[in-house]
Amino acid sequence: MDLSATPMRHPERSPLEPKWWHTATIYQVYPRSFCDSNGDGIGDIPGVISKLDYLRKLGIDVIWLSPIYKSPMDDNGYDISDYRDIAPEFGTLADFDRLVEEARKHGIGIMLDLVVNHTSDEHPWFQQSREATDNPFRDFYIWRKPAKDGGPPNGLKSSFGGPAWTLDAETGAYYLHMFSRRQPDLNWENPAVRREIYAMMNWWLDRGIAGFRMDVIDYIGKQPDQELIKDGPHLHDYLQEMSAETFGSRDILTVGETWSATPGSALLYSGRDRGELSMVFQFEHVTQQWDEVYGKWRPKPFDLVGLKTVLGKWQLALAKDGWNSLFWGNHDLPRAVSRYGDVSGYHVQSAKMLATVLHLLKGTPYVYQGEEIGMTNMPFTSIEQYRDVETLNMHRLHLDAGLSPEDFIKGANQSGRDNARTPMQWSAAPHGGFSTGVPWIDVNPNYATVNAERAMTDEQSIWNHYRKLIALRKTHPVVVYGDYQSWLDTHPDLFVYTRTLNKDRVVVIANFRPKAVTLTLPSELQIEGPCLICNYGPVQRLGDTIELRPYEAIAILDQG
Ligand code: TEU
Ligand code: CA
Repeated sequence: MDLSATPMRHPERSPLEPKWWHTATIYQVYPRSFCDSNGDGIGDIPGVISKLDYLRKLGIDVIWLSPIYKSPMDDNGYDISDYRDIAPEFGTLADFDRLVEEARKHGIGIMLDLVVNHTSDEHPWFQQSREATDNPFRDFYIWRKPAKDGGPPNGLKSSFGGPAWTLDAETGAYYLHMFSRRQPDLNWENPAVRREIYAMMNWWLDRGIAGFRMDVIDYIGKQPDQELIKDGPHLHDYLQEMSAETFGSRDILTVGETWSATPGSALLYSGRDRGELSMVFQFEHVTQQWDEVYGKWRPKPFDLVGLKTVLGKWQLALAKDGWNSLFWGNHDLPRAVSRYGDVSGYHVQSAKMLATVLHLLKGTPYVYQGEEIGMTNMPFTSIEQYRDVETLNMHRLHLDAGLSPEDFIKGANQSGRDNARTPMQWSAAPHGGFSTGVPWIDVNPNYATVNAERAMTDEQSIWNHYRKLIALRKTHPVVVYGDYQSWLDTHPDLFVYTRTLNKDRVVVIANFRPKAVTLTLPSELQIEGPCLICNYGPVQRLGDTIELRPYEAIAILDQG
């Protein structure tokens, strides 16, 4: 493929063709923390298989499986040492094939996590690469001579703290790692690297997977010498080449993890005539809540107007082309209900409200494991309880810079990635029914009340609310394809929007506060109709004045 060619832009956009993933709901499994089948304290693939009935009942269509490949687990599998094998603690290739097959019988597809910005330092490519400057694998990675003073070639910083360059004694050169030093960045400018990756992708596609989630895919076009990492000049050429060489001819779902995405770049990634991805994860609604200087380690007070502005902007920007992915949480983010809801006073109501607001937007919703039962952040009390490489690195750096250990724990309890990584709470049995052994990370002490077994038997549970929302996407085209419009943009407490398709209109009104809020409704929103979903009793009529109870969320369908 000629990478110098400008991507072809069709003068007329093709009409929106319905895709199976438009009506799908995706469920993210973080395998290490989902279900342990053999009592070694680590979740595994047979554990996932044992929960397929549970996931089928919830109604999801696809499992996004965080990495299960062979790995020294410096970053819980986001550091791969063999792309074509399974980590022994998770199972075997035969277990994986069985998962694909059993999931298929449950009507569920398996989406793999494609981590190709970097590998593990234990990958044989890197082992070769570091050996000698003339090794054939040398250019699989990014090596540079030291600066004149012997220090790193430039000022690039790793996401996990400290310089992004590490000196390797073997050849006296620095290699680039945008994450931990055990995650060297691959050199995508090398066509041999791209060929290897595409061959690997086809090898997995041939096993019958339903898609790829692409880890930090906005980094692969990097120009390290210019200190340019995200959105490099050839990023979209590479993605078009990747699509043409691998999944382009197959009906799968591809979603890029792109922290840098803007509405403009999202149209490049997911525009329907671009030949790239189905959709991307954008993170503006996440970073918008962070401090300008200290980032997530010092979150701002929750800003609802800001959140509405960002989500609304994305709804409109991708209204005619591209496609949104919708999520509150993942394995890198704190628990949504702890961040945006109220776990002490209104746990159930606020979790249902958040789910309603997200799932009735236009796009494909992603549920992060445990979100559907309202799992909360973890009250860790000491640094010894944390496992995440990012948190442990940051702990060292922040304490060296003078932060007190107590203040660090406070920040990490709000924002650290381990909040999302505590074991899935299946029941009130020891360790939440996750394992019969000692889990690799502590279980949240609230498992006695917050657990799946209990949630499934309670008609009013958060779990049943998710189940209903997921089902709405299958029965109501207006939820899938309706046009989005926002109302009362500057209202400090309420999120109000409508979705419209032909004669159908859904009005969504959600209270983000632990207090009652009275609202005078614009006449256009004063409607009557069946209640689609509500988190207090059903509401079927909206008069000129309504009172929303704490965290109340109402969705009414007006059929013209
Ligand atoms: O995350 C990319 C990423 O940028 C996050 O690590 C982010 O910097 C951090 O969570 C927020 O401060 C992806 C994966 O989702 C993450 O789990 C991996 O650690 C990372 O890439 C490296 O593969
Ligand atoms: Ca296990």
